[in-house]
Amino acid sequence: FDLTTEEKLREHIAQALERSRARSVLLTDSVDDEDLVRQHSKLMSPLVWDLAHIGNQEELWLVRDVGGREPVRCDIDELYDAFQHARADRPALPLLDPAQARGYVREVRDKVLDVLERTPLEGRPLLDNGFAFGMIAQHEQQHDETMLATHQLRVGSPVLHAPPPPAAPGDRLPAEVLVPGGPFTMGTDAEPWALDNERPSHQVLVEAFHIDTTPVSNGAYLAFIADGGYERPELWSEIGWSHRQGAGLVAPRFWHRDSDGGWLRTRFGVVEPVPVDEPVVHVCYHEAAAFAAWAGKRLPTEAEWEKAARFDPATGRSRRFPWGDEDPTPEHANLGQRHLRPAPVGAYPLGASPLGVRQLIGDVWEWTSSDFRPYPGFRAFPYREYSEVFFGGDYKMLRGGSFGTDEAAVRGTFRNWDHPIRRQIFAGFRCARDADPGLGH
Ligand code: AVJ
Ligand code: FE
Repeated sequence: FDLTTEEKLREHIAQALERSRARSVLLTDSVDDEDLVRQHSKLMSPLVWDLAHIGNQEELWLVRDVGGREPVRCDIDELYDAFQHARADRPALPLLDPAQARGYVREVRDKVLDVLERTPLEGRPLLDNGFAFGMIAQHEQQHDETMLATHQLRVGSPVLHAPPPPAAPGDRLPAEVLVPGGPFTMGTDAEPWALDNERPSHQVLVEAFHIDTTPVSNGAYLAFIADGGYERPELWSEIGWSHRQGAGLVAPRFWHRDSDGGWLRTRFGVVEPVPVDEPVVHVCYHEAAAFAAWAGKRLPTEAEWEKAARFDPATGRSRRFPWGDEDPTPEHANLGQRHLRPAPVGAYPLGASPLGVRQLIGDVWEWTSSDFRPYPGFRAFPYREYSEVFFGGDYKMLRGGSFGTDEAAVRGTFRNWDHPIRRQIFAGFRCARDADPGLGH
């Protein structure tokens, strides 16, 4: 984005903050107070916790640290510290009630807008390029996506509404493309609001590989189910199979059989036939890996995914996004909860990478086979609890964002992670495979 003047940067920050707040308000005003304080799943916080946590992080970083102001509330930090209480225990805490939480986030935001006007956006790493403000806008958007997942878990009639995403153009696409082997630049030093785990940029040697041009569709996933994919242990890793058995997995989360044996799904309270041309979503890592094995392929590594998304073979440069360096527009990718579902596979031709890979950004998060590790030269910034404490844990990396991810919270370098058994997130996948030896160099 435009960093040429501090005025333009301030305007960009104000817009990002306003967009995230409008979304938080939509997600919390669309249900009644009883739904706000209820736990819709043990995996999630009550929505009213996310709301006040958003305000509390904003207070800690922007009111107190950046602004040097007095606390708005110094008595609630502990309640909204994600490391103090597991999600399952949060409903029992003496939380702010919905009216108090709304008042709190408003009061914090009013102070923050004043801080934004008066603070020079330089002179401290936390302030350079407005980083602290960008971090907080991203944080709110990350929780908005989490709240959207809570909405998906909520039982009841639909409260969220949005127009459908664009259709796929229907042009002929190869199933996969060859990404040439050789070094590419992974991660970033230049992206102004990149988080610590995306830094620093570094050269990675990636052997030639093939990658699917689109995410795996529900239609392809149905073929895997019909071919006994969930009954064949040889397709699953050992822990994947024991999880499949223990959790009784037979299909993606939110799918159920209709009376004729066909598949329906529930999507934000709407029950509908599973659309065959849409990317599969709400599968865990183990299901994705089993499908890939069934297809004679594998999941891409994180480095492969990023090379497919950013590498420009014509220049050897890594781009910010598959389509180039411009910020996403609605023509490039399905982001920001503009639509309440992924677009059909093959959509967004203008968002394709130079090699013709589509929908790398938006639609569904994509599972990769990589664990969460720091890049060489990683430095925790500005706090260890964003990334560092998760390194080496039981996580798999996800890339690219979903229809529920805002543009402030995703880019070609953005790294997300979750436990390999999680399915409530908006995650699907695409497959990759090794190239024949000697190809592509
Ligand atoms: C990076 C999406 C895994 O939601 O747990 C929010 C982001 N960190 N508050 C999460 C985050 C602190 C994080 N993820
Ligand atoms: Fe948080």
